[in-house]
Amino acid sequence: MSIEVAAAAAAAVELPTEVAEKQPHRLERKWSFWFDNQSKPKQGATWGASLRKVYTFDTVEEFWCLYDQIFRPSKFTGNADFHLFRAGVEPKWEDPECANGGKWTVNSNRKADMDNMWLETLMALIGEQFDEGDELCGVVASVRQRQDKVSLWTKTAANEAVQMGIGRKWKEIIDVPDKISYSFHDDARSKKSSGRYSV
Ligand code: MGP
Repeated sequence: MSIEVAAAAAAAVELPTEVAEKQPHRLERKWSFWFDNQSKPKQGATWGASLRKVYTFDTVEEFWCLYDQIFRPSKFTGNADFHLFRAGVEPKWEDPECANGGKWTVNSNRKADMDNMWLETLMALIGEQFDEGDELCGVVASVRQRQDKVSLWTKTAANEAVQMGIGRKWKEIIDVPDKISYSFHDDARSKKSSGRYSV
């Protein structure tokens, strides 16, 4: 995907009428795709200035249409973040649902791996495969020059038992053999790097 196409995607997306109207397979909850094109940051711009909500949907058909047309991170060559979050939750530490949360992160050196992990996670979220569904805020695929990463954002970082359960399940879903670690947004805010839990 070219930067121009992706940037255009950040504007409201019109789905084909047949997809928008039929809506046969409804999801359990609504989800929103977001996009942050960080390829041409304006000097002095605050974080999040280029973050855009692209589309909120609640059917399987809309999901596949959006995924096929736009949300394939590996096709993007610049720096960017792709997000799928529960509708009403913004992919920011500042959002009240995320403020006390944190994230499980997996780094990826191969674009194909990132795409697979991203798609498996998207399907697990919209398909409600996690027991702790209400604990999940969303997923972010970060396309970076040096190393891509996929992060699963959750709500209550201090609840170790819940986060460990989610981490174990996510590892199974994305099928990674290496340890993955969980960091608190609070630590990121105060520039402390360090994982607090790992599975
Ligand atoms: P990042 O995008 O999560 O990591 O955060 P990246 O780009 O891979 O770089 P890294 O090497 O720092 O891991 C990068 C920086 O963006 C953070 O250090 C913050 O300054 C800012 N930032 C990221 N997020 C997710 C937020 C957020 O939710 N709120 C605010 N205010 N700043 C954020």
